[in-house]
Amino acid sequence: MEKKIAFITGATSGIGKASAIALANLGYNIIATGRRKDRLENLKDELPDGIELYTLCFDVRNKEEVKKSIGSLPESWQKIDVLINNAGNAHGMDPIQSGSLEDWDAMIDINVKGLLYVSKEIMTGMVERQSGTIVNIGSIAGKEVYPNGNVYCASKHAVDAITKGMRIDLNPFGIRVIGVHPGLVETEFSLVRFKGDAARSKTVYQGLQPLTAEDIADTIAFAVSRPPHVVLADIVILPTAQASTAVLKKSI
Ligand code: NDP
Ligand code: 8X3
Repeated sequence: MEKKIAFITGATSGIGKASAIALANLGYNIIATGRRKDRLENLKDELPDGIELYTLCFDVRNKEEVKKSIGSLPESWQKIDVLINNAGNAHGMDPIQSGSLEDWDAMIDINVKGLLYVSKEIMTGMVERQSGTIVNIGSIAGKEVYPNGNVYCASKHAVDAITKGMRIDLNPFGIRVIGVHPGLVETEFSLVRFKGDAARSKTVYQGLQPLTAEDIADTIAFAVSRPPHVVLADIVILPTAQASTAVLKKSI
């Protein structure tokens, strides 16, 4: 039987990369996307034997590029069974009154509009085939708002709303829509948020055991591999040391 296909955005790092490996371990052929071409190519070495990898290098902010890249998939890669909308980041962490317009644009354009552009290209086929699973990576920041989280939280609240909207509108077509909302996960996330300041980014996770990208990927793999009549609609996953965005059990 032909292998199923999983399409993963932001597969060059963190949760996306770990998810590509986890889905490959479930037997999916992988379409991995991101802007860093070298990292996409290196992913092949981390996938099990017998799994095929197709890479697409594009910026999710650019709707023409998204359409052209996904439209360029060879026929044998077009029947996408699972879409993982993961690409995203926080940019900056400032009070709203001093936030930067560039950071705001980045978060809305990548986390919200990018997710929509990619989904638009892939949902059409799922609707025609009346099957498919969409996993949207939201955040605890999409369930709560924390100091200086303002626009990042807004972007993730939007992801939560879009996820619910997808589940409703795609319901007639038997498409499963899963929202995964992690708390603190140690990836390149804080490095990007703090613009390469490694020391500041380390302090986010100091004194507690954060989640790993693999913890989230395991959860995604579990959700995706439930029988077709089961949808884990809304998953919040936190480190044990985190009770909410504000309540953290830190040893220092
Ligand atoms: P990483 O920074 O490690 O990974 C982010 C991924 O997104 C990279 O692969 C990056 O690829 C991709 N990406 C970013 N911007 C773009 C863009 N403009 N176009 C295409 N791809 C892009 O962070 P995480 O793995 O932690 O983050 C993944 C998702 O998980 C995000 O949506 C994030 O908001 C969410 N999340 C993270 C949490 C955490 O604590 N780490 C907690 C809750 C949610 P490239 O740079 O190569 O384009
Ligand atoms: C990432 C988790 O709490 O840093 O979405 O916003 S948090």
